[in-house]
Amino acid sequence: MSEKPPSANEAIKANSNYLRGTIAAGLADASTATMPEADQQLLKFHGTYQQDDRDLRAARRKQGLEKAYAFLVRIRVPGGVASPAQWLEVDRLAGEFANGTIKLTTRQALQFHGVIKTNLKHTIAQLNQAALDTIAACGDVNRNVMCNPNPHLSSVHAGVLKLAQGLSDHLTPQTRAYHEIWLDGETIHTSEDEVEPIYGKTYLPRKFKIAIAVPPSNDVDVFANDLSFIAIIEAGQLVGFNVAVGGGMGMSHGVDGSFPRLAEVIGFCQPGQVIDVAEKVVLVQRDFGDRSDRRHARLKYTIEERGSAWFSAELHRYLGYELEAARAYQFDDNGDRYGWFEDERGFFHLNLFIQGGRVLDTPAYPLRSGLREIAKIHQGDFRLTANQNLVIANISPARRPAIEQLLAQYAINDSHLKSALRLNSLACVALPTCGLALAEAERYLPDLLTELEQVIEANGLRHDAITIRMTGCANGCARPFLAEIAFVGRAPGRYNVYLGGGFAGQRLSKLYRESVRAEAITGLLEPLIAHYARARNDGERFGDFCIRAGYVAATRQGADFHHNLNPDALNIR
Ligand code: SRM
Ligand code: SF4
Repeated sequence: MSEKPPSANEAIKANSNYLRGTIAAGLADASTATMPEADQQLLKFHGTYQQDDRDLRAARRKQGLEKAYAFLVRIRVPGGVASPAQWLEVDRLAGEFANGTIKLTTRQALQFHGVIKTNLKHTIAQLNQAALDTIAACGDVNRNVMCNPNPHLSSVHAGVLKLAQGLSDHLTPQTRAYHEIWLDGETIHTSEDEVEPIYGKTYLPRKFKIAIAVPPSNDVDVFANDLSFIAIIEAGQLVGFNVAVGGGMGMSHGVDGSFPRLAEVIGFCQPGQVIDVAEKVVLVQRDFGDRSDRRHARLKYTIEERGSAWFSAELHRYLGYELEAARAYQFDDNGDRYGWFEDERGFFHLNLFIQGGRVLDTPAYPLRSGLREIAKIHQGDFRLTANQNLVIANISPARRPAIEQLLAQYAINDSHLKSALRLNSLACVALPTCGLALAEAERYLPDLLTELEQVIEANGLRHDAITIRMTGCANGCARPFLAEIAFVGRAPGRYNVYLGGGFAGQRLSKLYRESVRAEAITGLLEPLIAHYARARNDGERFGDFCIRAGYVAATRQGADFHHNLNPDALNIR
């Protein structure tokens, strides 16, 4: 796509002998807590990032110590389903090798933080013994495939979960490097007998993300993905999927050429074509994505620049057939539904709100212990949602009382006590582990919500869902540009405030105010919230209102993201 020379990562991948690099030697080097620079890039494909505890940086610098290095380990969970035995193992490893917390991510995966280099291999090996892996959880490959977490709600959901798992398997890298390095598999000294049939030696230009939604719920935020499938259900039957391409969130503050972008629906395919379509979309991006500039290497830029007509034509050429015309569908929201649900078989599912997706014990809220005790007696499974929440799924009527007793003992099932604003909130990890964070997110949003809840209560909006998301930088890990209200870190204690995202994740937001001090946020939003309570139309969502009232313009597509003129504003203040 570009005449410019390939980025440094391209050479690292090409020379890595299918992702081996010198990782094995680096792990064995006891003289340092870090890994060599190039291997740090390769480690991502194996599901782990080198980080350091940023809370400790200044003190350690003063003492002349090196940074407090440790690794993030991301566990891939296609479709977000884990057995109680797997949960117990994750819980044990979190205590033994990580920082004592389990992080539920915005892509239905699990993360450990704080794993030191000498524990990395045991941790990954033991996860694999529990049939959990980390390969391709990160890196320039297809990541964890998301889908609606509850397959027992209907046969359509069950079919979709199978497809998500099938897609994940089909697009998993084939290299034996993972087994060799982490599981003591047999060492392959030459790469001649090894091939990566889909990716090739240099894998993809950048990360690649897939999600499947079952309308009317867009709980997986399909429009933020490189590729997504939207289930089309006619007369109660799954007839196929609309195909959407070119979504993504990440951007750089103030850089016009970088922007979040909504995936565009380009056609429809039969259920039996899904894996083929996914593979060919991956191949088009492999062959045409920008390999010179990693900030410009996602599929969204390939499509934005060449156009979706070009992309469809190329995809059809790779497929050898054409997608059918897209079918009608309707999304109502992109949040989770909380509380107990009974399915058609009489089994129960409990969706719990997990603040910031962080499972840990505090004296006031021993969540991790409570979930551990539940896992010991639970005979169903655990399901992770794309909103960092947890479903205790498939509870038989006979088992429900025992689980309810534990929920009460640990005071875990409390979503009914929370405001709809909090229940629709998301924050990325940010400080202290994320090396890219410019400001707090997970550690600060709960307090900001407590302040905002007073405004919400005063205006009678306790039960009105408004999506609200915070990230520590503009990479968009909690998909802030799809929220009705978003705070995106600019500098310590300062956030850009975005408004006007669609309640179903169908529209991008717009910048409302730049670099607002954290202490000023509640005061900034108070008049808007009061105005909304006073002047909204029946059923009107906050994001829609912000546009109608002229606070921000509607963003139609990615390139339009940075332009904030609203000629349609009704000036109804
Ligand atoms: Fe993310 C980088 C955490 C979902 C866009 N993301 C990172 C890193 C690894 C920082 C780094 O590169 O050093 C963060 C590690 C923080 C930590 O300490 O844990 C990080 N991202 C996360 C998680 C854990 C946030 C969370 O609180 O749940 C999510 C893990 C998902 C998973 O299980 O795979 C997470 N990241 C996302 C999403 C949301 C999604 O995929 O639906 C996005 C926006 C969608 C997209 O990709 O456009 C996202 N993360 C990014 C980006 C920007 C990528 C871009 O091309 O624009 C980066 C930076 C990068 O890749 O260079 C990034
Ligand atoms: Fe880190 Fe930024 Fe992602 Fe938050 S949005 S986890 S600060 S990269």
